[in-house]
Amino acid sequence: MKKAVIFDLDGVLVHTDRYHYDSWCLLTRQLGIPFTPAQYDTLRGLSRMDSLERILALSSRQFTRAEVEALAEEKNEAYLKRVEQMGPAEVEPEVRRTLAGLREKGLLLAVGSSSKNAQLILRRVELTDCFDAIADGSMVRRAKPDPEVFLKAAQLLGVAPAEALVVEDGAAGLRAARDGGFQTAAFGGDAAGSPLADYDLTRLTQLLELV
Ligand code: B16
Ligand code: MG
Repeated sequence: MKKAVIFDLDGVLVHTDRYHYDSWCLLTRQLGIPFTPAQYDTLRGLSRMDSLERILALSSRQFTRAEVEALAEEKNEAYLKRVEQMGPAEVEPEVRRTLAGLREKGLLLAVGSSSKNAQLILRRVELTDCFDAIADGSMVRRAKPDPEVFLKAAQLLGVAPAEALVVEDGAAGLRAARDGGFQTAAFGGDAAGSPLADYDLTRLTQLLELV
Protein backbone atom coordinates (compact mmCIF):
# COMPACT_ATOMS: atom_id res chain seq x y z
CA MET A 1 0.00 0.00 0.00
CA LYS A 2 1.53 3.29 -1.09
CA LYS A 3 0.78 6.35 0.99
CA ALA A 4 3.29 8.77 -0.54
CA VAL A 5 5.35 9.58 -3.60
CA ILE A 6 8.73 11.31 -3.21
CA PHE A 7 10.01 13.01 -6.35
CA ASP A 8 13.57 13.80 -7.26
CA LEU A 9 13.74 17.36 -8.64
CA ASP A 10 16.49 17.84 -11.26
CA GLY A 11 15.71 15.60 -14.24
CA VAL A 12 12.31 14.41 -12.97
CA LEU A 13 10.10 17.40 -12.16
CA VAL A 14 12.10 19.92 -14.21
CA HIS A 15 14.76 19.82 -16.93
CA THR A 16 17.41 21.51 -14.81
CA ASP A 17 19.66 18.51 -15.53
CA ARG A 18 20.39 20.27 -18.88
CA TYR A 19 21.40 23.42 -17.03
CA HIS A 20 23.65 21.46 -14.66
CA TYR A 21 25.32 19.84 -17.70
CA ASP A 22 25.78 23.17 -19.52
CA SER A 23 27.25 24.79 -16.40
CA TRP A 24 29.72 21.94 -15.84
CA CYS A 25 30.73 22.26 -19.51
CA LEU A 26 31.74 25.90 -18.97
CA LEU A 27 34.19 24.69 -16.33
CA THR A 28 35.47 21.59 -18.13
CA ARG A 29 36.13 23.59 -21.33
CA GLN A 30 38.17 26.12 -19.32
CA LEU A 31 40.15 23.32 -17.67
CA GLY A 32 40.60 21.25 -20.85
CA ILE A 33 38.77 18.26 -19.36
CA PRO A 34 36.73 16.20 -21.85
CA PHE A 35 33.17 15.93 -20.52
CA THR A 36 30.25 14.26 -22.29
CA PRO A 37 26.51 13.88 -21.60
CA ALA A 38 27.24 10.21 -20.76
CA GLN A 39 29.72 11.33 -18.09
CA TYR A 40 27.16 13.77 -16.71
CA ASP A 41 24.67 10.88 -16.49
CA THR A 42 26.87 9.19 -13.89
CA LEU A 43 26.74 12.37 -11.74
CA ARG A 44 22.93 12.62 -11.57
CA GLY A 45 21.87 13.07 -7.95
CA LEU A 46 25.39 13.59 -6.58
CA SER A 47 26.05 16.77 -4.59
CA ARG A 48 27.77 19.74 -6.22
CA MET A 49 31.07 18.98 -4.46
CA ASP A 50 30.98 15.22 -5.10
CA SER A 51 30.23 15.93 -8.79
CA LEU A 52 33.12 18.41 -9.04
CA GLU A 53 35.56 16.01 -7.38
CA ARG A 54 34.61 13.30 -9.88
CA ILE A 55 35.09 15.75 -12.76
CA LEU A 56 38.46 17.00 -11.50
CA ALA A 57 39.65 13.40 -11.14
CA LEU A 58 39.49 13.26 -14.97
CA SER A 59 42.25 15.91 -15.11
CA SER A 60 45.98 15.21 -14.74
CA ARG A 61 46.31 18.42 -12.67
CA GLN A 62 46.07 18.64 -8.89
CA PHE A 63 43.77 21.29 -7.40
CA THR A 64 44.07 22.95 -4.01
CA ARG A 65 41.07 23.04 -1.67
CA ALA A 66 40.69 26.78 -2.36
CA GLU A 67 40.68 26.17 -6.13
CA VAL A 68 38.08 23.42 -5.78
CA GLU A 69 35.84 25.70 -3.73
CA ALA A 70 36.22 28.57 -6.22
CA LEU A 71 35.32 26.21 -9.09
CA ALA A 72 32.22 24.97 -7.23
CA GLU A 73 31.16 28.57 -6.69
CA GLU A 74 31.77 29.42 -10.36
CA LYS A 75 29.69 26.46 -11.51
CA ASN A 76 26.84 27.42 -9.19
CA GLU A 77 26.87 31.03 -10.41
CA ALA A 78 26.61 29.85 -14.04
CA TYR A 79 23.81 27.46 -13.04
CA LEU A 80 21.89 30.15 -11.16
CA LYS A 81 21.97 32.40 -14.24
CA ARG A 82 19.98 29.69 -16.03
CA VAL A 83 17.69 29.10 -13.05
CA GLU A 84 16.89 32.83 -12.97
CA GLN A 85 15.41 32.50 -16.47
CA MET A 86 13.06 29.71 -15.36
CA GLY A 87 9.32 30.17 -15.07
CA PRO A 88 6.16 28.05 -14.69
CA ALA A 89 6.16 27.20 -18.42
CA GLU A 90 9.24 25.00 -17.87
CA VAL A 91 7.15 22.40 -16.05
CA GLU A 92 5.69 19.88 -18.51
CA PRO A 93 1.87 19.80 -18.35
CA GLU A 94 2.26 16.06 -17.70
CA VAL A 95 4.08 16.81 -14.44
CA ARG A 96 1.31 19.07 -13.15
CA ARG A 97 -1.32 16.55 -14.30
CA THR A 98 0.46 13.72 -12.49
CA LEU A 99 0.86 15.67 -9.25
CA ALA A 100 -2.81 16.74 -9.31
CA GLY A 101 -3.94 13.16 -10.07
CA LEU A 102 -1.88 11.68 -7.23
CA ARG A 103 -3.22 14.28 -4.84
CA GLU A 104 -6.80 13.41 -5.89
CA LYS A 105 -6.06 9.77 -5.08
CA GLY A 106 -5.10 10.87 -1.55
CA LEU A 107 -1.33 10.37 -1.86
CA LEU A 108 1.08 12.54 0.12
CA LEU A 109 3.67 14.22 -2.09
CA ALA A 110 7.24 15.27 -1.35
CA VAL A 111 10.45 16.36 -3.05
CA GLY A 112 13.75 14.65 -2.19
CA SER A 113 16.58 16.47 -3.97
CA SER A 114 20.35 16.76 -3.49
CA SER A 115 20.19 20.34 -4.70
CA LYS A 116 20.76 23.28 -2.38
CA ASN A 117 18.83 25.32 -4.96
CA ALA A 118 15.71 23.15 -4.80
CA GLN A 119 13.50 25.59 -2.89
CA LEU A 120 14.43 28.44 -5.26
CA ILE A 121 13.69 26.34 -8.36
CA LEU A 122 10.34 25.12 -7.00
CA ARG A 123 9.36 28.73 -6.30
CA ARG A 124 10.40 29.91 -9.76
CA VAL A 125 8.34 27.25 -11.53
CA GLU A 126 5.47 27.62 -9.04
CA LEU A 127 5.47 24.02 -7.82
CA THR A 128 6.07 24.65 -4.10
CA ASP A 129 2.39 24.41 -3.16
CA CYS A 130 2.04 21.01 -4.87
CA PHE A 131 4.05 19.32 -2.10
CA ASP A 132 3.38 18.38 1.51
CA ALA A 133 7.12 18.29 2.26
CA ILE A 134 10.38 19.34 0.66
CA ALA A 135 13.72 17.79 1.66
CA ASP A 136 16.83 19.08 -0.09
CA GLY A 137 20.61 19.28 -0.05
CA SER A 138 20.63 22.10 2.50
CA MET A 139 18.91 19.85 5.08
CA VAL A 140 21.19 16.82 5.06
CA ARG A 141 24.79 15.99 5.85
CA ARG A 142 25.16 13.16 3.35
CA ALA A 143 23.90 13.47 -0.24
CA LYS A 144 22.69 10.64 -2.51
CA PRO A 145 23.63 7.77 -2.77
CA ASP A 146 23.11 8.06 1.01
CA PRO A 147 19.39 7.67 1.88
CA GLU A 148 19.34 10.66 4.28
CA VAL A 149 17.39 13.07 2.03
CA PHE A 150 14.62 10.52 1.34
CA LEU A 151 14.44 9.51 5.02
CA LYS A 152 14.08 13.22 5.85
CA ALA A 153 11.23 13.56 3.31
CA ALA A 154 9.45 10.49 4.75
CA GLN A 155 9.89 11.82 8.27
CA LEU A 156 8.41 15.19 7.27
CA LEU A 157 5.45 13.39 5.66
CA GLY A 158 5.02 11.08 8.67
CA VAL A 159 5.19 7.86 6.61
CA ALA A 160 7.44 4.80 6.84
CA PRO A 161 9.91 4.31 3.94
CA ALA A 162 8.16 1.12 2.82
CA GLU A 163 4.94 3.12 2.35
CA ALA A 164 6.56 5.55 -0.11
CA LEU A 165 7.63 5.33 -3.74
CA VAL A 166 10.69 7.35 -4.83
CA VAL A 167 10.86 8.56 -8.46
CA GLU A 168 14.42 9.12 -9.73
CA ASP A 169 16.44 9.86 -12.88
CA GLY A 170 19.75 9.00 -11.17
CA ALA A 171 21.18 5.58 -10.32
CA ALA A 172 22.71 7.19 -7.21
CA GLY A 173 19.20 8.26 -6.18
CA LEU A 174 17.81 4.76 -6.76
CA ARG A 175 20.61 3.36 -4.60
CA ALA A 176 19.76 5.91 -1.88
CA ALA A 177 16.07 5.01 -2.02
CA ARG A 178 16.75 1.27 -2.00
CA ASP A 179 19.13 1.52 0.97
CA GLY A 180 16.52 3.61 2.80
CA GLY A 181 13.87 0.90 2.35
CA PHE A 182 11.73 2.74 -0.22
CA GLN A 183 10.00 1.41 -3.32
CA THR A 184 11.65 2.82 -6.45
CA ALA A 185 10.63 4.05 -9.89
CA ALA A 186 13.19 4.98 -12.55
CA PHE A 187 12.41 7.85 -14.88
CA GLY A 188 15.05 8.43 -17.57
CA GLY A 189 18.69 9.43 -17.01
CA ASP A 190 21.02 6.67 -15.83
CA ALA A 191 18.19 5.31 -13.68
CA ALA A 192 16.41 3.96 -16.78
CA GLY A 193 16.76 0.20 -17.00
CA SER A 194 18.51 -0.03 -13.61
CA PRO A 195 18.07 -3.26 -11.63
CA LEU A 196 17.62 -0.98 -8.58
CA ALA A 197 14.19 0.12 -9.87
CA ASP A 198 10.94 -1.67 -9.01
CA TYR A 199 9.27 0.18 -11.90
CA ASP A 200 10.70 1.74 -15.04
CA LEU A 201 8.64 4.70 -16.23
CA THR A 202 8.71 6.21 -19.69
CA ARG A 203 6.01 8.75 -18.78
CA LEU A 204 5.32 10.29 -15.40
CA THR A 205 1.56 9.79 -15.80
CA GLN A 206 2.18 6.02 -15.47
CA LEU A 207 2.43 6.73 -11.73
CA LEU A 208 -1.33 7.23 -11.69
CA GLU A 209 -1.79 3.54 -12.56
CA LEU A 210 0.83 2.33 -10.08
CA VAL A 211 -0.56 3.79 -6.87
P1 B16 B 1 23.10 22.08 -6.53
P2 B16 B 1 18.49 16.03 -7.75
C1 B16 B 1 20.96 17.05 -7.96
O1 B16 B 1 19.57 17.22 -7.88
C2 B16 B 1 21.44 17.02 -9.41
O2 B16 B 1 20.98 15.82 -10.04
C3 B16 B 1 22.94 17.04 -9.45
O3 B16 B 1 23.37 17.07 -10.81
C4 B16 B 1 23.45 18.26 -8.68
O4 B16 B 1 24.86 18.24 -8.62
C5 B16 B 1 22.89 18.23 -7.25
O5 B16 B 1 21.47 18.21 -7.30
C6 B16 B 1 23.32 19.45 -6.43
O6 B16 B 1 22.72 20.59 -6.97
O7 B16 B 1 24.43 22.38 -7.12
O8 B16 B 1 21.97 22.89 -7.14
O9 B16 B 1 23.10 22.12 -5.01
O10 B16 B 1 18.60 15.28 -9.03
O11 B16 B 1 18.84 15.23 -6.51
O12 B16 B 1 17.18 16.78 -7.62
MG1 MG C 1 17.79 13.98 -10.51
